[in-house]
Amino acid sequence: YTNLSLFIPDSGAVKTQYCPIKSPVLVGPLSISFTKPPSLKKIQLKNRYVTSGGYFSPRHCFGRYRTAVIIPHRNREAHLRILLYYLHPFLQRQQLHYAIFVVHQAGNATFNRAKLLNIGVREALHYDDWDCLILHDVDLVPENDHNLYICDDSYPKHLSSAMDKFQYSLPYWTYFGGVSALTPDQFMKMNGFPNTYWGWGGEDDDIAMRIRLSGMSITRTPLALGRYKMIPHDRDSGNEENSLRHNLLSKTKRTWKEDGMNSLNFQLLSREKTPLYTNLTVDIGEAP
Ligand code: UDH
Repeated sequence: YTNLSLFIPDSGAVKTQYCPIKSPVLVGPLSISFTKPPSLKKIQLKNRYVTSGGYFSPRHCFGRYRTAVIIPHRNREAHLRILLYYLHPFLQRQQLHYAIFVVHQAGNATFNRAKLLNIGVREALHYDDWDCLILHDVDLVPENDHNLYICDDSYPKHLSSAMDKFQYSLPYWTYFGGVSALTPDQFMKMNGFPNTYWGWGGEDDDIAMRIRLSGMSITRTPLALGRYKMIPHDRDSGNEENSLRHNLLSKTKRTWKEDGMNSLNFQLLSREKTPLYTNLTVDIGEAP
């Protein structure tokens, strides 16, 4: 490993080898509380080795995995602070080389989660050669750091298999909502996610169908580890139930090859490196 030797200025640390396959600093079950969202300043102080744009590399070894966390967002600042507060230390304990990207939908048009995630992937891939893309709802906090934020080599992986809102089990067998992990190759093989689901619901089932239609299957974190607490909230204005979703879902088999990464269009309004995450503000248009 001598060629890997790297001196890290200001820290006195020297890296000479890869991090162990299994991180020795995981703690298992975590206690999580939503009483008071912490300030960004406080989160920064607790994460002093996170660098501009929400980047981190293990200090004493070379991270084996490069993970981009992508969060679709609008008008959930308090949730974002809670998630960052728990997620940064969680990812550092996993000894990942990682960055966090927040894709912020500008304007008041109907929310479109899946399209924001497509944009997050396209943009994140300009920053680094990621091994794994984690698509992460802002209101889900992982409860066990053995739930590793790395990808399965063969298939897309569902990480939030046991959410408290569903009594810590799957609501139905093909459920793929919440938090998932795909390699860039898996993501491109299924043409990414659909751009055409405006409002709440359906896009996660479309994604599950695309996985199958493109010849893959779903893997999951075991229920004992894929535990998440959802930050309680009401339905957002601008994200009303999508009444077209059943109709759209009946056509996925015909549409998935045309609707996805190969038909993605949007306007990037700003790209900003904040201390705890990279913020991408985008104009994604509105439902036809
Ligand atoms: N999101 C936003 N802003 C919005 C809408 C959605 O940031 O205005 C993002 C956010 O990352 C969120 C994700 O999209 O975690 C999924 O949206 P959601 O949280 O609305 O979906 P979920 O199924 O909740 O978790 C549905 C509303 C249930 C209301 C129940 C009231 N008891």
